[in-house]
Amino acid sequence: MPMLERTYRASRFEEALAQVKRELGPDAVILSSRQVRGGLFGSTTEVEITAAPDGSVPASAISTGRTIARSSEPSGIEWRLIRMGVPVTAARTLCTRIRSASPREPRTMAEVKSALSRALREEMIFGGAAGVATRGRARVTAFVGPTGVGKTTTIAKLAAQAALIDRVNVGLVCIDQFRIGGAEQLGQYAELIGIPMEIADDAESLGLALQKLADADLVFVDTAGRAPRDRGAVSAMAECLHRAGEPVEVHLCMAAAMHDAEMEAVLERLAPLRATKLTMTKVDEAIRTGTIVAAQVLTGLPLAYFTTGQRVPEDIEAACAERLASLLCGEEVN
Ligand SMILES: Nc1nc2c(ncn2[C@@H]2O[C@H](COP(=O)(O)OP(=O)(O)O)[C@@H](O)[C@H]2O)c(=O)[nH]1
Ligand SMILES: [Mg+2]
Repeated sequence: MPMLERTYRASRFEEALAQVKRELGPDAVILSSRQVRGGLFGSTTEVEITAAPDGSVPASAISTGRTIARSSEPSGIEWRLIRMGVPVTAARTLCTRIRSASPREPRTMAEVKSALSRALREEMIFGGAAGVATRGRARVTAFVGPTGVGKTTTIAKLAAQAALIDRVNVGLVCIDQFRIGGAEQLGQYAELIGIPMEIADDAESLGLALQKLADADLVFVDTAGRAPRDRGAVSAMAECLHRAGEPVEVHLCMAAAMHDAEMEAVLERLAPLRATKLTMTKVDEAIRTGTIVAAQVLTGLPLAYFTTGQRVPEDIEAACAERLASLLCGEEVN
């Protein structure tokens, strides 16, 4: 029997699931669930569930790891995760881990949180926060990502903490490829914190800027872009970051409220920058924090930071499994 998969959309997960059960029966197999743009102009958020009737899903779909959760299955934690935007396969994997750690399903919220946190620690990669305490890491860290995602603010938070709390020598560089005045905001932070800032527009000028900042133990590099779809600009940025005469560690920034398709597009477009760490910004704005798991699965990069608001320098933390577990359990960010 061919696999008869169909997609259902609604504004809430429960409504989409009800449609699935109504049309495909109570034992329908959920193949995936994701957040999409809905409405005539893509202005609203909808949940899309792809499902197939029981019996129409070939064994190959199961063996290749293509999802599999039944609409009738009441496993509380698994549904909670899927509803939170965790990809169905990841939710299944996490639940398998939880079950193998303890035969009894966790009941209280505290039990769920601690079981989930252990499973996340085993399944996902955390770490990679920049800092002198983390030996062996690059001195220079650049933040890349779409315009408005929070790169400059993230750098201001990290720079302020390092300079004012840890008392480390910090320097800033802004790569302003088009000389569009993109360094102004970072310059204001540099002045407030009392640290030097240099501006660069290509590999050579970045190399010179890094030489000028030779005394700094940590250098944060901001990237100001204006043409997100301009592939030439992305490869020029890559050239700049990779040929600066010193290793530059590249953090990709994604906002926790981004949709799957947006994350995929950003990842594809910025692939030449060869990011090695992932920072999730605006976690405070995300309604479905499972997107953080989706982003980690999609990129395969270690999660370095969560940013949780606009306050500089308070609203940033090193990403960890405990915090992600409590976010997935619906706890407030602040
Ligand atoms: N709610 C929230 N807003 C943030 C966060 N990080 C940055 N912002 C805001 O997002 C906007 C764009 O930030 P900016 O750092 O200029 O983004 P950039 O274009 O990537 O450099 C600013 O209004 C910031 O205050 C965050 O973690 N949470
Ligand atoms: Mg900026």
